Amino acid sequence: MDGQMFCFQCQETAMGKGCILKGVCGKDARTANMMDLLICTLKGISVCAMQLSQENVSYDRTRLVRLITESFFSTITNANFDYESIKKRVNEAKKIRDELKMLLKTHNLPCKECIEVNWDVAENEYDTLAGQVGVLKEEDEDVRSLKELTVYGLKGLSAYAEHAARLGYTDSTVDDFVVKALSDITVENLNSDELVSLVLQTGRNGVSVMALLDKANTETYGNPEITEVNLGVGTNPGILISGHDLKDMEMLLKQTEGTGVDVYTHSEMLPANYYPKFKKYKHFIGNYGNAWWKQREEFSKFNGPILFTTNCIVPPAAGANYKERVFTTNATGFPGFKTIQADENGKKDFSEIIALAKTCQPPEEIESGTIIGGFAHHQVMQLADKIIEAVKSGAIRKFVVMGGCDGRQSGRSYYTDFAKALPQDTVILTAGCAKYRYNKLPLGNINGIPRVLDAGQCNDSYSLAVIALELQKAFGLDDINKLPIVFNIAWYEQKAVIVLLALLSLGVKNIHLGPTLPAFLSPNVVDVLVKNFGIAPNGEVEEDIEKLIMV
Ligand code: SF4
Ligand code: SF3
Repeated sequence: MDGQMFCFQCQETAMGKGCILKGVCGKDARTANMMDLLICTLKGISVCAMQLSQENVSYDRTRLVRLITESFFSTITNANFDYESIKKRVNEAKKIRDELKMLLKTHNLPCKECIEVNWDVAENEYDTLAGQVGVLKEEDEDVRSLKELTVYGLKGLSAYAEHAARLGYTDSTVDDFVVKALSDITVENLNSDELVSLVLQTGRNGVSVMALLDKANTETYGNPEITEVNLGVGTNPGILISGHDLKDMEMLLKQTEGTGVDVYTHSEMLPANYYPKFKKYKHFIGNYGNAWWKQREEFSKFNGPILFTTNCIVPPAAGANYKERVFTTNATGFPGFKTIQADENGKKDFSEIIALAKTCQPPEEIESGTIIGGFAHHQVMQLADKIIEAVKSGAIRKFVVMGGCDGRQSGRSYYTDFAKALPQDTVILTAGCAKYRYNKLPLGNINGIPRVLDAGQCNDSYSLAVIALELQKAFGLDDINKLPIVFNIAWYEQKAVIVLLALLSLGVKNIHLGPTLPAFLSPNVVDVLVKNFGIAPNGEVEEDIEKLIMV
C-alpha cells in the first residue's frame, strides 16, 4: 500500500512491534521499501552465485561479496536515510544479478526463480516493486523470525567485514557463508531446526569476523593501551569524527596534521584514542560528547564539521545550525549531507572538510576532565596476574559484561542505575556505545583495577569473549559459564544482534538482554532462546542485581 512500510529490525521500533508509516529513527517509507528491494536483490544474487559455484563456473566473487556486505551495511539502522543512494545500490545489484543470470544461461544452467519480482520495468517503477518484497512476505511468524534474525546477524557481520576489508583483511570462509546463508533462506525449504542451526552458524561466523577485524585493527594500529582520554576542548577549530571506521580516522589524522585543525572523536569512535598509532598525532585532542542519540545538541555546540564513517545518524531537527557541516562516507548517507567517496585505491580526500573547519569557531566546551579506557584483550591479559589474584582473594566477586548499544528511550536509565547499584566488588566489562550510560560515573577501582573496563567499540565485544576464554583457561574450568562473569547486554541495532549470536555460539548462557526483547523474535523463537540459552529480558534493577550477582 502507498506510503506504508514495515521494519522491526531495531530496539526502538514503533510500539515494540514495527514501524509502518515512518521509522522512529526517521527513515521514510519510500527509503525503507527501497532497502527491502535491495535486500531482495542481494538474495537473488546469492541464489545465482550458489548455482554457479556448485557448477564450478567462475565469476567475480570479490566484487559480489563486497557489493553484498556494503549494501547490507547501508541498511543498518541509522546508517543511511538517502533514498537515491539506496536506489543506486539497487541498480548496481541488479546489474550483477543480470550478469550472473547471463552466465547461468550461457552454461545452460536453470535459473531458480527465487523471488517474484518483475524487473522488466523502468527505474521509476522500482517503488512499486519495493512495496512487494518486504519482511511480511514470509507469512509464517516463526520462519520469518528466524530468517530475519539471520539477516540482521548478517547485516552486523557485514559491517565488521567491511571495516576489515578496508584495511586489506578478508576471510573467504565468512564471505562464502554470507552468500550461502542468504541463498539458503531464500530458496531452501528449511525447517525450524535447520533455521536455528543457521542462526548459530551466523553467530560462529560473527566470531570469525570480529576476530578478523580485531586482527586488522591491531596489526595496523597497534594493541589498544590503557589511556586517559581528554573530554575538554582546545583552542583550534576542530573536526568531529563519528562511527566505527579506523581507516577513515587514520586518513583524517594524516590529512589534518599541520593544518591548524584539531580532531575529536565522537560516540563509537572514542576507542580510536586507545590505539598507539593514533596517539602520536598532537592535534588529536580527545573525545567530544556522548552516545549517538545526543548528537543534535552536541553537534550544534561543536561548531566545526562532522564526519560520519558509519551509523548512527540522527536526522537533524528543522533549523539545526549544523546541517551544512555534516559529511558522510562509506555506507552512510542523508539527503542534503555531502558525501566523500573513496578513489579506486580506497583513498579519500578530506580537503573540503578541512577547508570548512578552518572557517569555523573552535568547539564549545561541554565537558572537562578525562575518562579511562583501552582494556582490550591484549592489555587486560597483561594485567592477568593481578586480576586472577583479585578474583582468588575475593576482592573481585564478579565481572559484569554490559556491552552493546545505547539508545534514546528513557528506560535506558536502567543501565546507569544498574551500574550504580552493583556491589563494590564487581567490575563492569564493556564495549560499544552502551558504555556512555556509566563510563563517566565515579565507580572507583579495586586494587587499582578500574571498575569499568572499556574494551572499545561494539566489535571489540570479541575482546571481552577472548578475556573470558583466557580466564576460563587460567582457572582451569571446563565451561565458560562457570566463570564469575555475568552478561547484561543492551541492544539497539543489528551489530548488537551479531554480537549476541556470537556469544551464543561460544556457549555463553543466561544472558540478560534489554531494554526490551527484539520485536522480530516470535514468542516461539523466544521460547527456544530461553530453553536452550537461558536468555532473559531484564527486569527491575534490584531484582536483576539479585539474580545476576547475589547467586
Ligand atoms: Fe523503525 Fe528501527 Fe526500522 Fe528505523 S530501523 S524503521 S526505528 S524498526
Ligand atoms: Fe552504537 Fe549506533 Fe550500536 Fe557500535 S553507534 S554500538 S548503536
